[in-house]
Amino acid sequence: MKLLSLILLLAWSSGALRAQNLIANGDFELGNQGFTSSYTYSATNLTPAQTYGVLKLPKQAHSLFANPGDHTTGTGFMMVVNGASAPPQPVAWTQEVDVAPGTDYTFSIWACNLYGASPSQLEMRINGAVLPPAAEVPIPLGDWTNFSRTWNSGASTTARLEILFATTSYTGNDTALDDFSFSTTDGPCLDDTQIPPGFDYDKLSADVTVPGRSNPFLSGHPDGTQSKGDSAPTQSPVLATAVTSGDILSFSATGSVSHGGLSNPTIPPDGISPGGSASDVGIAGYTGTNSLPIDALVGVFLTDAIPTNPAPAVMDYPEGLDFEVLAPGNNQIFYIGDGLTGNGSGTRQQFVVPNGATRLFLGTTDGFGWYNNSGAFEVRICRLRNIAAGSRLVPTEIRFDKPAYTAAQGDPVNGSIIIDPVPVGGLYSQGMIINLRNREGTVTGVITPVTNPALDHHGIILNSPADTSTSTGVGGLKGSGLFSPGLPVLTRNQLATFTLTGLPAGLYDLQI
Ligand SMILES: [Ca+2]
Ligand SMILES: [Ca+2]
Ligand SMILES: [Ca+2]
Repeated sequence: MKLLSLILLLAWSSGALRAQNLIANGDFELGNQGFTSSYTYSATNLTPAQTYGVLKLPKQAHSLFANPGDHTTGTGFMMVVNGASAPPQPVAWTQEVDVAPGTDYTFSIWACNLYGASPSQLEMRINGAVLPPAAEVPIPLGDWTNFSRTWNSGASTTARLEILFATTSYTGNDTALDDFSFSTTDGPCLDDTQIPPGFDYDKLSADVTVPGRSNPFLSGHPDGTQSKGDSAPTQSPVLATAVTSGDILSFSATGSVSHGGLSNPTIPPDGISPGGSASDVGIAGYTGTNSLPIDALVGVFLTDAIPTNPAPAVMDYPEGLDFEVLAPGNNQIFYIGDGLTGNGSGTRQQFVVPNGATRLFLGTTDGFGWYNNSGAFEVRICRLRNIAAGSRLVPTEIRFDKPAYTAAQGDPVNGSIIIDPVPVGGLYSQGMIINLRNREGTVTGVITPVTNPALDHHGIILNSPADTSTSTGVGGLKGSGLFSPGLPVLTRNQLATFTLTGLPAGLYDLQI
């Protein structure tokens, strides 16, 4: 039932996605807030150089200024600036915003002259670099002109936006500014319509090229490490991006590779006939019933630590490779393929970043000897994002209703998983992994979750019945809670109840 409700939820279209203005108070309608300035603020006297106000009527602060209406509505607020007259030019307006790496943005402002002696010349800067050309604001006075500059974030995750004057003329540089905007021009990372209402994807990194020779067993290993006929760093996989536990990722992969080194490889990211490769150098392989197609795109999540033996259990796929949601453990090679449930079509698959993970490596599948492989995959890595919140939404807390549970021999243990609180508005996105451990060592047991239908989430999906990647973890469930907008705000939110059965007497820790 839970899987069915997941599919129904995924089938709702999110509709058109709009580019969001990342600048706060860009229209100045909230007054003198949301930005900083190295100029002196005054609402009544802008006669001295290097002063500014946020005003509806420029003339109220300088009798010689023109008096246009603002750009937003004609009757709203604008930033009115008397430019500085001595170098170095101070920053008239600045604001820092978060950006996605490898993404194109457009920085746009509106400006008009307020005094005719010398037309204003403005510089638009991001992270200290001028976006040419200088913005020469034309006469006549009060005519609003748009200046728009594009910028690629490269490796940056923040952008410090700045407006400065390019000249130091005393009689001039008197300017009104309004309707600043800064938004992506790329559109969403993935424009899939098969995601829940209220969500889209943002880009986690620049697109990544994954050569066919990328041996995933060498993930996180220092130079000189040997595995299966290969060695680091020549056949090392690609360190694709930093990751955050609990995030939900999706992938889009194209291209082709060949494990035999064909000069014109034709195998797409979903791979072909199954093949196995055993666990090695602390990384779980893909063997037996959990063999994977060869020449497929795979990933490995790692903590900051170098992998060491013993490797965790081999990743299993109880729902097959067309899973909706997969929750790998650290140090487990997991199947990605083209990122869709089918080969070239289907639903975008979701991957929950495991607890403690900080890094994602990408490689390909082969049995042995990646050194002679050819071709490459092009991979886009995106993160499911809550549109209304403007960014990835971090939950306040997910926890159990008790710090530990006591089991008597043969008796079931009942408990609850709590979200406390659900953020106002009920918008919520979170992946989770729940591991059952006892304090003595290996036990057998079953954890049976019952999700709370009032919370309208995707459900907890049991896609790995036993997570042995955490050494003493014996039971465990892994899954993704993805919540729709409009949930009631509850003070005590029971995400799920569960029952533990088949446990020897003892004290049990549960970990999320
Ligand atoms: Ca305005
Ligand atoms: Ca090979
Ligand atoms: Ca696929």
